[in-house]
Amino acid sequence: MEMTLRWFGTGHDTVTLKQIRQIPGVTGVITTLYDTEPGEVWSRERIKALKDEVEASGLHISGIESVNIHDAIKVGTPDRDMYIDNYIETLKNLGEEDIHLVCYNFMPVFDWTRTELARKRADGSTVLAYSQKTIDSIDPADMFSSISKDANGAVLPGWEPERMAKIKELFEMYKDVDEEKLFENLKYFLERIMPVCDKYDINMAIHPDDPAWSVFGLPRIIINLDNIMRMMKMVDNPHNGVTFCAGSYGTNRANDLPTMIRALKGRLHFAHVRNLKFNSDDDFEEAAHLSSDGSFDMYEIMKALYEIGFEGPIRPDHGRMIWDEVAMPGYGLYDRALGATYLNGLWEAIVKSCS
Ligand code: CS2
Ligand code: MN
Repeated sequence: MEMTLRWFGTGHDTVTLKQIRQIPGVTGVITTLYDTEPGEVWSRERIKALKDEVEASGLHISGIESVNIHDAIKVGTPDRDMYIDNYIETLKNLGEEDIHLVCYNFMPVFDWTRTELARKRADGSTVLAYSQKTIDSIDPADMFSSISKDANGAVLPGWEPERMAKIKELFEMYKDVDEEKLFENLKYFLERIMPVCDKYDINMAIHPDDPAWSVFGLPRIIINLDNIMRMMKMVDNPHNGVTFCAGSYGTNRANDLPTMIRALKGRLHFAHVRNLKFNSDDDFEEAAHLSSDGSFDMYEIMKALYEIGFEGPIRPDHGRMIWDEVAMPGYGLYDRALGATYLNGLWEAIVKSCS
């Protein structure tokens, strides 16, 4: 595996490349062109400029998270082909710049959903949290304003204000899209992009839906092993793979994370490793990465990755906000650096004890 950190780019991230370069064992970044809109072509020039900037800091681009998918593709409207053509053009430009990993998601309307961005924990840190009771009692249109006050001024991925302004329209667009339709539209998209992925050896790594169940009545399909297997079989190409996100699959306690990892051997292209602390089955918060702080056995997760011979990038995922840092919720420097160091420590011990 290669240890990496997500970086949103100069002007979008409070964390600098220099800081990332100084986290022991982190050699790459997972990045994006954060100011592009879903459906827009990423020019080769902009990709090259991003790559040059990252490489000048002594790091390299280990993958893109995310090239977002336009709603027309998820809904399957008549203009989807134009947006898929644009996506293919972006993949080609990435491939020509020697970038071979693209993380994306196929969630309708929202990316991840949390009900609090700054829940206070006993140690004074703040974390992202989810309560099903809150979701059940809130109108999705009010959700954005209720959480954005804790966003520290950052634009959260998937929760861009322009998008939230159109939330009613977005819900309307998806009104006839059920799970079957979403699978069908995902298949159509994947079939069209596989030739360019084959040509440039680009691994597509779908990110799970977070939380791993339907919210606000919207269909969600990338939620458990059966559905991932279905998604991989329906377009049976090694470039059609997954991002294994422990914190997202782990929201559903029926998902056995190490077993899932073992079943994904060969198609698991990217890993997000983080911990959750369950207060009840439908209330959880994002704990520190350490096993003892949350509900997951992080050693078993890392060991399963080791056992399948995982060689792709791994990154700590959302961290707590600690030491008075002010940053995008989940994406501060300090706790993710602690997370990376802890995961590197587990990995070293696993490698040495297993070989
Ligand atoms: C990320 C997702 O912050 C997060 O929860 O893991 O937003 C992820 O980047 C997207 O779903 C991938 O498209
Ligand atoms: Mn994730």
